[in-house]
Amino acid sequence: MAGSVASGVSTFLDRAERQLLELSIEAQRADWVYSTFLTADTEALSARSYSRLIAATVESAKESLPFSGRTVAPDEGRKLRLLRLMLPLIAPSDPGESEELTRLVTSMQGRYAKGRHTMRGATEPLDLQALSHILQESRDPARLADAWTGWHAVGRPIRAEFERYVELANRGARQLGFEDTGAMWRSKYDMEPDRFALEVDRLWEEVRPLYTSLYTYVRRRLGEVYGPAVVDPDGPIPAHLLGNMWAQSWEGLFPILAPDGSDEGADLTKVLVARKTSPIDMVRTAERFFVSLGLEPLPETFWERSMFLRPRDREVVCHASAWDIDFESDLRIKMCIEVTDEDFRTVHHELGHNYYQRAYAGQPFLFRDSAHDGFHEAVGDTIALSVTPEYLSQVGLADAAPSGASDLGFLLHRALEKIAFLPFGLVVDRWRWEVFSGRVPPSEYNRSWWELRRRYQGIVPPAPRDDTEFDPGAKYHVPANVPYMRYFLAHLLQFQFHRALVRAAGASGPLHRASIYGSREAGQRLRRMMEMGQSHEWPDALEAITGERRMGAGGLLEYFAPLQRWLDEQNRRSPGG
Ligand code: X8Z
Ligand code: ZN
Repeated sequence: MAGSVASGVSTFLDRAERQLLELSIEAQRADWVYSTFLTADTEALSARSYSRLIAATVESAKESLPFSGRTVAPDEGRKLRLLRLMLPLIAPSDPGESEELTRLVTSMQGRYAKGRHTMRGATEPLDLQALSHILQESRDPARLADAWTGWHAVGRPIRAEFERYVELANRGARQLGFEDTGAMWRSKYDMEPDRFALEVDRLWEEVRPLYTSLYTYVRRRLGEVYGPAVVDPDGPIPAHLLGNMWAQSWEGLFPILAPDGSDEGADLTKVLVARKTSPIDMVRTAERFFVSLGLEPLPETFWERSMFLRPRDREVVCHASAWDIDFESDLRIKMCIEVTDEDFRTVHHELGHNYYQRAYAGQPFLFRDSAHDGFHEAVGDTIALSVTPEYLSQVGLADAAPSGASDLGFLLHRALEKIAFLPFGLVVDRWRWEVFSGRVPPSEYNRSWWELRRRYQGIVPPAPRDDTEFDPGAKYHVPANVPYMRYFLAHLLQFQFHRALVRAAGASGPLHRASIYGSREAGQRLRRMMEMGQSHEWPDALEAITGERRMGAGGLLEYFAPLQRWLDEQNRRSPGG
């Protein structure tokens, strides 16, 4: 009888949500302590509480089976579907295997966080941040290759653990009816998993010409710096020359690529350092941006409990993240902030997560997440797009609003960050999808990684890699089991959001110059979307903020249109590489 099914399902969901909330809070607390203090004990405690959360999730998902196919209220139907998609990791039901799997993930993450490399001729081991500085600043190919190869050695010991993790995680996902863990990850987008893969291809095709224009320009200019023996004018670009450990963002190259006449005042790092800005000042400034949109200041506990700096006396996970420990108001970020332009933007990125989390705290537990994970990654970046030269001068972080003459420099800088990222954003999970499906066996892990990197990004390693290397393990999200396609989506969505919010704010002029700073109208739109959490399918949330129901590259292409024209002109003038 419909009535008893309906009341049965709501009782079931109430209980499941209560229990999962409680276990999630426990798991987050344990993970926070682990990530900010890596020891054998915190690792064991974190793994154990995560394993308990997974077990309860699997149990609830199984108990929910009798309700599927019955007529239930739409909200309840959605919750039943979300239940088995809540976690990015599902373990086999055997408790021993479950704890083995969560131990593997915490251990891989710890190995990554503790990675160090001593440069040739030096004595001090360097961490990822220090090695990243070398990649960004040095123009000596041998030194660059040393830093690159040294860091990538972190992958090797992760490899065996990763292999076993794939096996166990797949066994877990299959228990819940998914083909494998990759299929489970692709099922989170309110469409069939296979359709999602096609959707991603469609989006990539929209932006590929712009990537090609940028790539062609960068390769020629790098050729001028390093010569044809290092940069083949018609071949792939060696990854260690691109200014970033993963060649995922090329902004480190800006100083050698800057077009003539571009304005030095655009160098925010210099301004921040010259003004003796502290890491916490950077966070306060970012908070003020959100407040200018009509959102509340962060709670006092945020300032008390966040980790803003790398501690001297213990190992931590430095990769930036935002937390919502109690799914309500215990918001925090964990970051090893450096006073740079890049970290200033990352701070906005992280606060975007926190503001989203707080906005959906009023939803039932199973809806306390973003419309899809790309939305979560896009919010803070959307705000950072409004950190324009005009905005910076308005808040006293730049001397004067620059003239239009520096626009190309500004846009090139942004493109080196955002456009260079796109194929990388795609490759990480194209690779993992193949690995989880078994189409790429362990013996081909590294080879297939480089095939994809070459095909999409057009890059190669500094020297041939042998089969014992595990280069995907040298990228945080792989050992940490964080799905990555979200960042590809976010890189398009943020421009879609930006365009819509700029219009709501009534700003005029080109998109790359517009800022929503101080706009209550833009703030209201953003808030309306964020408050929905995951309660509706994502096209509804997209519509709430943009009026559109499809993801697309229109905003991004409009933003970069002047640069694309300029790049194509440069590439026409100096063809052949
Ligand atoms: O991991 C992050 C954030 C935390 S969610 C700092 N990002 C990706 C990365 O660093 O690889 C932001 C951009 C892409
Ligand atoms: Zn993020």
